Amino acid sequence: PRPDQKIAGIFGALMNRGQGKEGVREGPNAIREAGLFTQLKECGIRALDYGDVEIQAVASDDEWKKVKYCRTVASGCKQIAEKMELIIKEHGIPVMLGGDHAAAIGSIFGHASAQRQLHPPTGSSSSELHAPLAVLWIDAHGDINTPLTTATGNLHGCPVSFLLHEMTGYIPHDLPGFDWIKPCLTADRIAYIGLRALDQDEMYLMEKLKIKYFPMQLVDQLGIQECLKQALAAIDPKGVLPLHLSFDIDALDPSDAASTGTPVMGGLTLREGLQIAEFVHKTGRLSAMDLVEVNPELGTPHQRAKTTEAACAIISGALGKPRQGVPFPPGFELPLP
Ligand code: Z70
Ligand code: MN
Ligand code: MN
Ligand code: MN
Repeated sequence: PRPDQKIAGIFGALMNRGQGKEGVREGPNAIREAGLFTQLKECGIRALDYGDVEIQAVASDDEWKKVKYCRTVASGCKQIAEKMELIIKEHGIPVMLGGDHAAAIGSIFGHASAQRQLHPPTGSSSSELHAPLAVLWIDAHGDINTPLTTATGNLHGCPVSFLLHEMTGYIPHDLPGFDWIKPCLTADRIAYIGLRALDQDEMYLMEKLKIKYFPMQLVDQLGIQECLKQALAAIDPKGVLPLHLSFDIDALDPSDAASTGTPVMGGLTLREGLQIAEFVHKTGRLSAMDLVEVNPELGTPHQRAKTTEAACAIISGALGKPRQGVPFPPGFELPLP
């Protein structure tokens, strides 16, 4: 291991109340069992297991209008945010294994809080709004519904709406449990890749907030490398910001990742997913990542194995695993006969 290298601080976020399928809380252990730590170690990438954040069920968590389990999701996200801050303070790169994508409210909020503490705002009002980080959101879905637009009532379809300053006026103030969640990003600091299932209101918001997004047809037209270049240039024009990669495994095509709650046909290939991971690694500015929505209780054993393997490969790629194979350290020599 190179001594200058930051250590990945990997933890499970056992969030499963942001949608209806319980098995997603088994995602983190399935990813561990697929050999994540072995794979990283083999490549000289240092990683620590920070254990799991258990989500405590809040008693009498009745629906708020359509929204399900808002108190439980909010309290889980608070613990997740604290875990993120802890890992960053210990100079690690937090890697949150999901769990459903509602957990990203906590991971991004915590990441932003930690960055603010490391780089306090220098005065101008715009720098107060901008926590010093940029987010790349890889997903089939927009996850920017509000508690008032969600058709399903599932909070994993809403996390981005809580994180953006521009959404403030659309978020009800009396959503139980959510009082501590304040926006920490502006819309010019987030870009999406892989979209193919935006709801109507989400499509409206993408246009209204001028969010940079690369749906599947643009990935097809431009190629993934060009999408990545444009996405990073949009959210971080100077190329200086810490990056948060929030990777929903359902961004991948179901042929590569079927064990997820809401698969959508026509997605990214695993190889495009790996290019995203490797591109972010190459910036040298990966500061935190989420790998969410792996549900090992869905699909066949073969699909489960493919999905968890894909998750491991994407995490390893983002942390610097070269795709061609096992790297050798400086001074390496072959044994002589
Ligand atoms: C839909 C909703 C969603 C993830 C599905 C789906 C959202 N737009 N997000 N899977 N990760 O329920 O709001
Ligand atoms: Mn998602
Ligand atoms: Mn999704
Ligand atoms: Mn700006």
